Amino acid sequence: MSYKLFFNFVNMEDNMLKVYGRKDSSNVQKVLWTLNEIGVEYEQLDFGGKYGNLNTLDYLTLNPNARIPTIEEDGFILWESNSIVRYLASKYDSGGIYPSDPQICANANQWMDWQQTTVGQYIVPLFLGLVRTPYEDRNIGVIEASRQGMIKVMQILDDHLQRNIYVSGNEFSIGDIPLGIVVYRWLKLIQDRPKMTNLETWYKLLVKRPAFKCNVLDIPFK
Ligand SMILES: N[C@@H](CCC(=O)N[C@@H](CS)C(=O)NCC(=O)O)C(=O)O
Repeated sequence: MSYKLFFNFVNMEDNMLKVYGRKDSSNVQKVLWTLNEIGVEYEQLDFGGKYGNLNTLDYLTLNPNARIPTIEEDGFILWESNSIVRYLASKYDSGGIYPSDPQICANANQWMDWQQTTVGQYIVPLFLGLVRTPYEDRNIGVIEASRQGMIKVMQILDDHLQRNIYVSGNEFSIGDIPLGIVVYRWLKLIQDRPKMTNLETWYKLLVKRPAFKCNVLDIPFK
């Protein structure tokens, strides 16, 4: 480990918020997008993927799952991307992208959990199959089942967005962040899909956000 990284692990007096995780991870992108939306300064550290360093004792002390992202803020450590998004938004932008109305907030949380537990089971194998697996090694059956699964769940989101401008209602919120990243990957990976007008209208609103552009659209897939 370089001196700089080691320094980051041990220097608890440095209270600049640190984000451990490479920029091309979808789960890290949720955190970076949120931080840019709420205007909080941070230091991003390349961990995971080709950078490795997840199974070191130092990193496992921060995150025993050996996964990214992890954040560290003045000695406070947190992992799980959606929990990090909620923490940052509630601390720095309560009443903004963290809705103050309990029901609107609960709705945003519902769609965030749905992204992790339901949509994730289709988009992850689709992404791994099409982006990370050489053509000759691809499992076409898994890829096709994931594409079909994605169509089913994207239709649920499309239907919801017929009655809502954003995921949790009239305003952009934390609820849009995890799903925005998934939909970016879905639209980019799969051309053969049914038209979903409401989903595309919502997605065009996201594309106009500078924080989405620089943390998601501008970062190549890997
Ligand atoms: N549920 C976790 C999943 C974290 C996760 O699986 N992260 C992936 C990157 S998207 C990872 O750490 N992969 C290993 C690597 O990048 O080396 C979260 O949302 O934070």
